[in-house]
Amino acid sequence: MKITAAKLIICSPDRNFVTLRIETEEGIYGLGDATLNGRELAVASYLEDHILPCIIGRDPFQTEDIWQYLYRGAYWRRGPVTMSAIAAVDVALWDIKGKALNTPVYNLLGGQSRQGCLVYTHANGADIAEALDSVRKHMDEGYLAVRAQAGVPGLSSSYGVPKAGKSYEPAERGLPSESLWSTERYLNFAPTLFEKLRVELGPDVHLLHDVHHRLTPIEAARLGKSLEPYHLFWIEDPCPAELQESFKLIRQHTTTPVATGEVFNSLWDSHDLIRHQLIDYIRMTIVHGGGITHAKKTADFAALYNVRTGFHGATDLSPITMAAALHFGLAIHNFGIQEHMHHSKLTDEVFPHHYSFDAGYMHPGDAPGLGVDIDEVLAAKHPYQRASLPIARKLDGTLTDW
Ligand code: KDG
Ligand code: MG
Repeated sequence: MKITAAKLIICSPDRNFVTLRIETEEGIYGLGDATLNGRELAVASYLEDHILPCIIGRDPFQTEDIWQYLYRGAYWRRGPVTMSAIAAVDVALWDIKGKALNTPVYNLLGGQSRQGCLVYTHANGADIAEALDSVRKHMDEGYLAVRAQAGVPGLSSSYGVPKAGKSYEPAERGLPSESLWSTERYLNFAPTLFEKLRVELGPDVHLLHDVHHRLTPIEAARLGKSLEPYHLFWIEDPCPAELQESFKLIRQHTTTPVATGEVFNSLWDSHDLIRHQLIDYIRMTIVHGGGITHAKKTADFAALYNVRTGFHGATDLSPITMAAALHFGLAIHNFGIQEHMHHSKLTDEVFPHHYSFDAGYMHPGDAPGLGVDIDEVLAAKHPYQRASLPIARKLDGTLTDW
């Protein structure tokens, strides 16, 4: 089998997506997601200018060799742009393999290890009462696990909480907007949110919370300790993770489980976190972490240390990544949970797919390959528009982590 052509489809059905389509001489094609939120065109250029010319003529079954060629062959290693570009190729090739063998990708990764993937979705509200209603609404829809975020009193906007009248999206058209942050107000507020949720909702629902890299390690330790009575499924990204040792301090103080890694792009970003058992869930997902080939190595390494997967699944990851993550999660042994933030109706129309939700679990479907397609005619009606992630400043104006 030979790769004969490869092209990019850059579109914006409510938000931006970069999609790679790889074709073969047999007429089978595969799709890969290359979306890096707010930096979409950098990955598109990396693919167009540097990668695509090198893959024409290669055998799409050689996922390992092509991965090594793109990773080692570039000399320059890692980084979100490189690893998202490699991921797009890798995922498209797994899609081709599945279609060529007439089997869903999960069968190529070990087969079905569970009946479905436990997923969590997002609840939010301007205050505790609204957040409670939002969690209840998702529980009524069948979710068994819900991430809860609420507006911090005294701050005009808070991470994870939509601006009035809009649904929450982690990127906005145009240049970055600015928001204000106060660690002191947040740390006083967060336990009151989860106290209320537990009192009202009982012990069974899995509650999760995203700190979005905003605390120092000792502040994160205080947060984890203060949330222990409400037994969260996890706190996510409690502090920035460039310094992997930071998490030792958190671990010394709290038994609240910790998840991190949505901004990671290689196993090496979490190597120490995993081998010292400083985290419970690894969030690096397929599109930003070098594709299925590298995610498998990362998950297998994590399994040795009792770390499970909890992959990123916000709307900036296209339905192709969602499908890939569900095939992956269905097959591997140390799957933990999968994030599921609904795409808009228009996005779902541009990317028709076979995955489905039922009673708290998702299944990738049994179509050959990934089971996702792209409607290129509809995609062309929604061209790319510049969008950016916001930035955050402390009350005194100092730039901080968003
Ligand atoms: O692109 C950034 C978003 O995907 C991110 O802010 C969402 O933190 C996020 C999450 O956990 O879904
Ligand atoms: Mg997050």
